[in-house]
Amino acid sequence: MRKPTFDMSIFAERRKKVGQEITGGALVVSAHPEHIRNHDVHHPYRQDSNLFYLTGWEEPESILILRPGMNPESVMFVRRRDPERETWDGFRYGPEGCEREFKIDKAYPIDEFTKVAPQLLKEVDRVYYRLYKNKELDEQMAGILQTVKQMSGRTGYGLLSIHDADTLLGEQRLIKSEYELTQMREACEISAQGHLAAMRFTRPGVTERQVQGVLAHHFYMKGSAREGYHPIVASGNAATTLHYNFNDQVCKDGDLLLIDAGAEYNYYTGDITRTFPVSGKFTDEQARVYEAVLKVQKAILDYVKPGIVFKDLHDMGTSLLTDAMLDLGLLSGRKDDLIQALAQKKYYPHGIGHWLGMDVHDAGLYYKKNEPRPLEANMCFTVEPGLYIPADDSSAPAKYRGIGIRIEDNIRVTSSGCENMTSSVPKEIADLEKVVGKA
Ligand SMILES: [Mn+2]
Repeated sequence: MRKPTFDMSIFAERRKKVGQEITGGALVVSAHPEHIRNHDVHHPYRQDSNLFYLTGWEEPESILILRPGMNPESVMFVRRRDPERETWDGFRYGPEGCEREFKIDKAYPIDEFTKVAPQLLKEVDRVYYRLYKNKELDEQMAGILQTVKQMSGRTGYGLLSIHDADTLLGEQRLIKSEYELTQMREACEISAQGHLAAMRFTRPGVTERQVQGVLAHHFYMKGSAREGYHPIVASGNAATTLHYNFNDQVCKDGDLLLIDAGAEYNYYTGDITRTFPVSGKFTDEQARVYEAVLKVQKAILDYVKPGIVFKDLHDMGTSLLTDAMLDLGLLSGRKDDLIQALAQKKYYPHGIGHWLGMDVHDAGLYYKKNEPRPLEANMCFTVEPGLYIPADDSSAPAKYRGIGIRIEDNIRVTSSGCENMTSSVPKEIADLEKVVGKA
């Protein structure tokens, strides 16, 4: 018999907290759709972050209905036990196991969802649900809402209104609890140590795939359940392609290697990028571009504190990186005119960072009612400025062509500034040169 590995009080606490936000309503959250099987080969399944966040439940084909203040309050629909399927696909808790081990008030087989759900929703005044995540369920929900309307007879009421569940849960997930911060720090530390191992391993002649393997090996050895996302291991000019993930080249002497990789730990993920020379020694040109990006990253980290708005960090990144582009001779003209014309996007086409948590691009609003939102303590996000100068960019000084650099750390807003949760992986040139290739 399997046992859940998580403390169920964590999830009960979260359900209680979200319940306080939606009194009178109900929240419906479904499992992540199962991955399509390719010639009967299974791909690893990861639960939808919102469903896991509220239940700790990891099986596909499951739905939670939460009705704060009503009885039963937490209801789940899950796969029936099935000895034959279980010998192929593994253990299932079934409705009974769900109630007993996951402390859910009432659980039904998933095939009873459309029959039971109208009974549960007829007492509520609105429904929180995310449309367009699962088309089949959207159709079932439409039918359920219609049934609920019919059950109320000729009262004249229309369908229950639907509010967006992801916005609701995103706001709660954005501010991390102490428990979550413990998981985040561990995910960040495993990620950092993996990057260190990859740095030590790198030397001319290793392949990007081997470096990817070193990262993954380290993540799994340290208790990571999976990689947070497909890693980017990009040497030379490939680093100027933002989402390069072929990872199939040989790392050459004289090239830089950009690694963007993070480990997932207990459903929380790190997201670190480092760039360093394959040979262990920066050329003067590489060092100049690198120092420019590093200076920007540090300035932004220094600026972070509660009360400033996330958009300011974006604007600051744009402004400082445009200064760097002017300095390096990548652009010429007046800074304000260049930014007005978005000229800086040629070498810095992305934003300064994103919320980080259970998802690498985590839930939560960046703007509230069209106003950029102020930072609060225990928000976590990435700070990741970069400069990317393609090899075939004939307008850039020749000496900088083919250089792509990004430096990304994971931070938490504290009461007066920020905590860098990924500081154990070096980023100073002198420190990198001491580590790279020193297996
Ligand atoms: Mn990132």
